[in-house]
Amino acid sequence: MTMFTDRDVLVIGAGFSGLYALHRLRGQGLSVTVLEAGEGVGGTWYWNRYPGARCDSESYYYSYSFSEELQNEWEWTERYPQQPEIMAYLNHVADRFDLRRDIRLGTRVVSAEFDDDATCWHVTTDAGERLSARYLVTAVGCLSTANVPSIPGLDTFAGEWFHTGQWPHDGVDFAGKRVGIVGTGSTGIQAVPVVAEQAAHLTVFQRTANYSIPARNGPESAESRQAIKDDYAEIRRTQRESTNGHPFLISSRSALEPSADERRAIYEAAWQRGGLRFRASFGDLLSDPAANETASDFIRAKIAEIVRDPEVAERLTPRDHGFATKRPPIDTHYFEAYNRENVTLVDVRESPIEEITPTGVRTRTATHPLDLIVFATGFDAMTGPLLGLDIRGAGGRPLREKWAAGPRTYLGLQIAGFPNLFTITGPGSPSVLCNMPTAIEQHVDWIADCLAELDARGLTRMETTEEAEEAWVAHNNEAAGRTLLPQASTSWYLGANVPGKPRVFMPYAGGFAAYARICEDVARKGYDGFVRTG
Ligand code: N01
Repeated sequence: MTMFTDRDVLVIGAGFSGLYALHRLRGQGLSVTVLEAGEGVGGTWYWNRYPGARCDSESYYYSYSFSEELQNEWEWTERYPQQPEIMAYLNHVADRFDLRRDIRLGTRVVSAEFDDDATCWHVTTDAGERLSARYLVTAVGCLSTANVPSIPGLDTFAGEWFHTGQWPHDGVDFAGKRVGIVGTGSTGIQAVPVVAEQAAHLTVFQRTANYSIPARNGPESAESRQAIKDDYAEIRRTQRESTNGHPFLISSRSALEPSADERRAIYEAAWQRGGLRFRASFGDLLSDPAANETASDFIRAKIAEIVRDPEVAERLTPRDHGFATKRPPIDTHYFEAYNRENVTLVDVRESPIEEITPTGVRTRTATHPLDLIVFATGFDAMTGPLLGLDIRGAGGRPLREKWAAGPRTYLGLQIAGFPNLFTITGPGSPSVLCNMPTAIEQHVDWIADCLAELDARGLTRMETTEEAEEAWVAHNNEAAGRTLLPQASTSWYLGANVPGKPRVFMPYAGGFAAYARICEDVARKGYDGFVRTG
């Protein structure tokens, strides 16, 4: 067998995943090149610069744990990090670990093809360059392919329009403008209050009303930063043992166990504390519809309390899905924004958008004059970024063909028929149901250990089997089926936000800690479910 490659590993993407993959793999003596489409590192945080962009996980744990020095020297300024602060952090990581010399910016991968004879991957870039490597690692993120709805007339719009995930780097001036925001997911909910303060008028086009928990953001004091640093070992341990990679455990108590008064007090305390921890209030919020209804009801009552106009409040009240069955947003004065004179809510389920005209948006029942439109319409999640790479496996089989009916992977890490390809936070892994850096570090560590073992044994090819993949897909479905998550019929977890996308529940819902144990077990059993040759 001939063996010609330029390097050991090609990594696609220089966000949280790609940066750590480079650091880890290079640290074990492999030659690695990272290809990044953006002109800077940061991935998600490089592209998502929309007003109000901030992480919903708290700063101190939405961060790498692999270096004690890094976590001890970095000073987060707020409870939740704003986009520029995360960018500064990731740039610091790139410098601190001398990563830049192996990162090629402004280099978009347009295709990747497995070479059966040479047992390597050939990757072609948008500049027509061809690079090869023994292993290909995708670090392309789960939410990086913008979903811009195809609304008739968009190309005739005389004003400017932007998707939040492709935001202009020099910002957008809303002053004096009539702005429309389409979409009320986590992104729209972050952007609405900020844009409302700047624009002359804001019209929010809502398709599905959403639950949201107040973030309660604020500055991080020197004392609290020090307390966190003193406790980091324990914080990181809890993250790794948790269901969602957060440094708190979900209560084991049923929401149906306490009296109504006690339950309300528990929710109220969680509401006041703010953040994603609200969903950890009880153990069965995502498994028992009656338990879930108690949380959903609590939030519905809050919306009715906050929003002064009862009709607007009712339109903002989610009734078609339970709390946290779609990714729960957290906000800073989102519902309050609808009390402003300059904010209008349009329910596009009641009156769908029919057309965009040169001067605005026309729904079935009204015309909304606009100078600027913001699409906070989400992403072709999880599969979009991978399918966009035009990956072809053994025998030239396109991934697009293999995944025509939805994604199939083993552990979210490998795809049968695509040897030597590893997908960080791929479909079938906990990824988006987790605090991402925690999920990413676990995947990168597993892949790095796996490559080290292959080299130590003189093996050159690793591929999961159809049987292992089939079993994982079944287990994935069964894990999702134990939760209420697949019941939210408009969820992007199911691909429901992209017209024509197969409805498959994509992330692994069995919990992060359980998943990590399965991965460890697989490795311990000699990489059970994989065929390794050389
Ligand atoms: O996208 P979404 P997002 N006409 O898909 C609506 C992460 N995130 O960018 O629900 C009208 O959630 C759509 O309506 P519906 C987080 O994991 C993290 O907000 O499909 N409306 C929905 O309201 C999050 O879950 C942070 O009926 C249309 C909205 O657009 C994920 O990213 C911050 C439409 C899209 O919501 C995605 O969030 C922000 C159409 N044709 C995001 N098409 C952190 O802090 C879609 N919509 C880490």
